[in-house]
Amino acid sequence: MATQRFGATDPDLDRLYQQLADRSLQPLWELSGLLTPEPRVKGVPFRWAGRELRELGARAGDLVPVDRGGDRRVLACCNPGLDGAPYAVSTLWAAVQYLRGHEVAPAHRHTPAALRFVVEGKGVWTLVDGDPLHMGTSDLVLTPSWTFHEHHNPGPEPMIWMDVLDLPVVAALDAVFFEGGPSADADTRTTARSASEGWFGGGPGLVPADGPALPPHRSPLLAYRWADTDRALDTLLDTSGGRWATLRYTDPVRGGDVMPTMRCEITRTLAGASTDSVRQTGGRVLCVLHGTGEVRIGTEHFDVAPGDILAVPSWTPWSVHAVEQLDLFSTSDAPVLDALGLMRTENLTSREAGAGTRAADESPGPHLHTPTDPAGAPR
Ligand code: 1HN
Repeated sequence: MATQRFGATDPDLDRLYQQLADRSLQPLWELSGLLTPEPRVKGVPFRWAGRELRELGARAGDLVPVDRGGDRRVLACCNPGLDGAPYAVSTLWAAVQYLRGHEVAPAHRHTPAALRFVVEGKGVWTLVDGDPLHMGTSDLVLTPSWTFHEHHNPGPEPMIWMDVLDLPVVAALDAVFFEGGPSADADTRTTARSASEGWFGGGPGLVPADGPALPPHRSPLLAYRWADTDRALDTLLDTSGGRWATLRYTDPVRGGDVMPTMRCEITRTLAGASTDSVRQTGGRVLCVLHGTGEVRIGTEHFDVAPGDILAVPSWTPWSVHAVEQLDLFSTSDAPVLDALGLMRTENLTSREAGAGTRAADESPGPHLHTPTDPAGAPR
């Protein structure tokens, strides 16, 4: 049968239901759960422990050659609520990738966009459309949609990093394309600075008056270096006087998100401080970079350590309590929800203190979250 067949005691109505089912039609009056008062989210709050990801990545490195399975040795984080789908939340793929010394993950490109975040280690070079990007500790490196990319590990040490992709969104839109590509010559792998950074990473607020044409849908800057991020976080905390601060990684020329489907942010929470509890529509993946503490997602409380990856499903409140100063990298699908007018945010801490729910387009002020009011004081 093409579709579900509904039944009725009235024989005429029952015959109609048979005819509908035979023609792949369904009566809306028999369907339930389509319009829910709030998002009914299948993904659950979850944490993949960094220590286990490292151990299992290394084990896969011993047992599985890099060319098996799409030329990448990747362990996908599968949210237990998503019926076995290899997605961390319903809209984001998150994984760890393990590359042994002297290995190469050969060139290919695909319409799903990817980003790499390095929790520890360095030395791998990613070529993005031929531009060599060094992957240093705590750096963010972008592989936008339909750019050729390949990973080279010229040194003897293995390296592991986190990959996040918008694959579930692109797949839901039936827009996945993939093709292999030629690998670059070995001597183009390693230069001190990528062309992307040479043009667009010169310094804060400085972009070339006559640079190369900008790619239409994403940042022309492909690597965000930790030294800059670290300094910016300290400066922001110092200036705001808050106990935690969030920075957004942006297109340095146009100011938007780094890619059209994924928003990247980093939150630094000072030792002993707690962030507000917030929720928003759309999924989010967190990665613990430095420090220890507790990440609360819904009713779950996770004690976290560097390398941990966590899933924050849509409309689920989350907050951070830092024991030691805690740096948390975050990717969400917020640009998609923003573009479609579907973004809703709620701060449950300030609601407790008297404010209400609001749709995103009613939200005041800039997005940088630097509490200077009592909500940002230590609790
Ligand atoms: C991919 O191309 C990479 O290039 C990593 O490193 C993870 C997951 C799904 C599909 C393609 C990579 C991926 C991926």
